[in-house]
Parts: sequence; C-alpha cells; structure tokens
Amino acid sequence: MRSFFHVSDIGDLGKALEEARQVKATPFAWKELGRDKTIILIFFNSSLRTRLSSQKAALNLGMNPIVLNVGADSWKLETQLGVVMDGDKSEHLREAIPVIGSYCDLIGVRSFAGLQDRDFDYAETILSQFIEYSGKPVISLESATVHPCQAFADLITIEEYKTKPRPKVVMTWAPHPRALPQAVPNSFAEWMNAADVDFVITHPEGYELDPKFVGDVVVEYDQMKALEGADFVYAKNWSCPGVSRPEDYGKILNKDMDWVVDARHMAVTDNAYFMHCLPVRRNMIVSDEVIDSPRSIVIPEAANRVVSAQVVMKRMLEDLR
Ligand code: AN0
Ligand code: CP
Repeated sequence: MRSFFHVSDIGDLGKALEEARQVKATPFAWKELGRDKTIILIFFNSSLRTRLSSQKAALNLGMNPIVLNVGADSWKLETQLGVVMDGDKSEHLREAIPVIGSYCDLIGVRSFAGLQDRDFDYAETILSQFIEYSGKPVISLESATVHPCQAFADLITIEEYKTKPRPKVVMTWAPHPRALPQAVPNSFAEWMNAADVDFVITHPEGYELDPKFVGDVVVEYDQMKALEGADFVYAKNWSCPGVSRPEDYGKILNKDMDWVVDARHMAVTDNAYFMHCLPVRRNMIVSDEVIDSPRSIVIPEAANRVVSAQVVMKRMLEDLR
C-alpha cells in the first residue's frame, strides 16, 4: 500500500476486517516487521486519539515513531505554491517534505481543511504534496477531505457489535459552535457504502456531502424518520460542504438544537448503539444521558483506532520488504 486515503486503498473489506481481528488478538506478533523502521507523524492540527493510537500502533509493530507538531516544534510551513514568503512561514513544504522523507520509511499527516477555499481543500493539496515529494508511503491522519483511519476503526467497531447480518447505520448531523471539516462524514459515508450495511444519512438542508463520497445514498431530511429502527447511530457535525452553493463552503448554516442526539431520538431506534469519533461536545452533539448510557460505544470505538492504524502500517511495512 503506497498511500492510505480511500476505502479502495485497503482492498477487500472482508480480508481487512479479518486482519483487524488478528491484529487485535495478537498485537505484538509482527514486532520484527518494524525493526529499524521509522514512521514520522506530522501534525498541523491538534489531536488526542490519532496522535496516541498511531504511536501505539507503530510501537506494537516494533517501529520507531517520531512526532512533529508543525509550527510548535518546527518552523511554520508554507503550503501554497507560488507565493512570496514574506509572512510568518519560514519554510516551504517543497523543501520540508523531501527532508522529512529522507529521515523515515513511512509518513502520517494530519492536516485539516482550511475551510476557506473549497478547490484547495478538495484537491487534497497538502497531502498530495507529501505523496509527490516524500517518495514514502503516506497515511492520512485526517487530511482536508478524508479521515480513513477513523472510518476503518468505525467499521471494525460496527462489525464487533452488530447482531444482524446487515445492520441499519444512520449518520446524523448534529450542531456545533464552530465550523468543522467534512473529512469524518466523507470517509464514514465512503466506507459504509463499501460495507454490507443499510446506510442512511440525515442532515438539515444545505449540508449535502460531496457525491464523490456519498454516492447515491438517499438523504432523509427528517431526522426522526431516518433514525427509526436504526442499529447504530453515528453522530457528527460538519460545516457546509458547498456542493450546491460554493459560496457557503465551510459556513455554519444551522445550529438547531433539536438535532442534538438525546433519549427522544434513541427511543425510535432498535435499541441502537451510539457512536462518535470524539472529541465530542456534550449536550451540543449528544446528551449526557445518551453518551453515558450502556449503548454508547464511543470508548471501544476509539480503542479500535490502534487496530485500524496497525493494519494500515503493517501492510505498508510488508510492501517495503
Ligand atoms: C475535528 C473534525 O471534526 O474534523 C476532528 C475530529 C476527529 N474535530 C474538531 O475539530 C472538534
Ligand atoms: N477521532 C480523532 O481523530 O480524534 P483526535 O482528533 O483526538 O485525533
């Protein structure tokens, strides 16, 4: 595997899930694979789970992880091409990336959407430069439009908890005080479309996700109707993807608190499990009652981030041999 961006990069999902089961059961069985290998994990943005689970996955494989926090530990990096660098950025990605590539075997990059310029974000301008100029396999640790390590962990979790061969999985938008990227819902939709689940999306009008990720999944604008009979409720906020109105890209269009997932919403489901990628704002996205209930699986979901990262790194290391 040369890069990990899309569900297609992991190949057969059944095989990937079987490998995830093996990795979870015997996490230290591939210690030799990573011996004398280094992964550099680059963070342009904050993280708790991705930062820790990626390091843990690398350590489980016998690899040496090195973390770089751009701007805090390093120079601030310019990401736009063709600009006069007379601002606060001391170094350009064009030099920084090949330097980083020369120090390691694998690279992971967290670089959120700027939410200012849809074309810049949706072209994955920063991650594409890492792929082009590093010469090393690159993992998206949430880039402008995707968060594949999260979606893979979500699928592993659904596989573990499902009690029906084809569960109903509902992804619902929920309000948030700040404008958030679309990476998590984009990837979740992409992975659910590839998985054997009955997938439904619900959000207020104007929040339509890019068809590149949602395909032909029908959006049910009535949240309560969408949630009826659900086996899994996956809550997430995202800002306007700007699909039909590019001028609204990255904007907050709605803060309707009726969309906060609470007991009233869960009551119409089939005793669904509640999921969220975390970090979550309590009583904005989900009520205390729901996230504290026995049906909330947000902690095992987060724990599976080690498993998904380890499968991806393991495959990349195997391909280096
Ligand atoms: C980020 C997002 O919504 O993309 C990261 C989630 C994993 N969330 C926040 O910035 C709160
Ligand atoms: N879910 C997730 O990626 O969390 P962090 O932003 O804390 O890494």
